[in-house]
Amino acid sequence: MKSSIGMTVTEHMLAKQRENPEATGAFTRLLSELIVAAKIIAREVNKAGIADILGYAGRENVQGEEVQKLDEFANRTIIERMGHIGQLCVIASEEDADIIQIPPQYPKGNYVLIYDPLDGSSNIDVNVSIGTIFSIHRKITSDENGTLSDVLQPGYRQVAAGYFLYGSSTIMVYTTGQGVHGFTLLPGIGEFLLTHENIRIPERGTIFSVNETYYNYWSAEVQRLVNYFKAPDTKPAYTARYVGSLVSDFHRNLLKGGIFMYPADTRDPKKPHGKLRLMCEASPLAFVVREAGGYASNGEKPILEIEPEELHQRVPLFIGSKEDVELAERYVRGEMN
Ligand code: AHM
Ligand code: MG
Repeated sequence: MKSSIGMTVTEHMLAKQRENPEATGAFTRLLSELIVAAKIIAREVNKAGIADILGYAGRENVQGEEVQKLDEFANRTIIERMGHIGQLCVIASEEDADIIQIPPQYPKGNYVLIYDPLDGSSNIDVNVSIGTIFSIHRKITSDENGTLSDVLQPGYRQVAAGYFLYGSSTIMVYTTGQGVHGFTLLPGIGEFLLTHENIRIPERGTIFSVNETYYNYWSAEVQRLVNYFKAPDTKPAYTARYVGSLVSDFHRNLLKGGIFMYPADTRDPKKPHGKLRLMCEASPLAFVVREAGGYASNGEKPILEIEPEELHQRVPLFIGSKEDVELAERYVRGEMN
């Protein structure tokens, strides 16, 4: 639909809302406020190179990783903007150990927001693209205040998911299960305009994205998979691309085709897992990629079917073009020896 190119994200959301006779506008209101938060974060990310905000805040987050000031700013911005709008019952952030309740003075709604405020934040001080990832569920308990059970839902129950990529342009990509759509923030007017309507990921790609430093810590099956991608006789030939910022690596592969992998580290024999978090990283991107015709797996089963056990659960991740991820699953299962 070429005529809709240039449509603002608000017009686009309202058009989708009109297609659904049961929609009340609550969801559009929620996403609109998230977009405002992302614009504020984008402005700070853009000026990070010159502002005092750049640098380490000098404490560790619940994952034991160093937190940078911009992460805190992004996290605070989202909590403050989203807490009062009346559409949410509970919030969960990668940066907070526990779920975040809506302050008692504000009305509560029926949605749950889970997010990573600034993914890839170790790239901030070298001007490499970073992003915000979000996942939205409907409340499932009868408690007015949302509970951990409302947050710990499997990915297939998401009602929306997406990300903001703070790159050479700021881009928003989202899905509500009716296609994946991308919008680019036009500096000066401050609007997200539709630039990527109905994104479809190629069935098979030629890009593989993985941090090979960990080769010796992967299972023999994963090592064989990566050997396959690198073998001189593999056709079509693959090429390696790895930014080290999940949103950037994912977005490139979504548009060009290919596979991003963060396999399990077998050094922990009790529970080998990857680095990436199920709730705020793997699951929302798995929903986006599925709606674009791709696939995401932990090597054994679809990411969207994993029943979460804890808020900050980590999972191995294989995500991207359907055929590439299915091939990865066959390797991980040991069917390609
Ligand atoms: P973060 O959420 O703390 O920024 O960590 C997640 C990031 C991802 O963006 C990226 O894919 C991954 O960590 C890179 O990890 P590594 O440096 O081990 O390759
Ligand atoms: Mg992060």
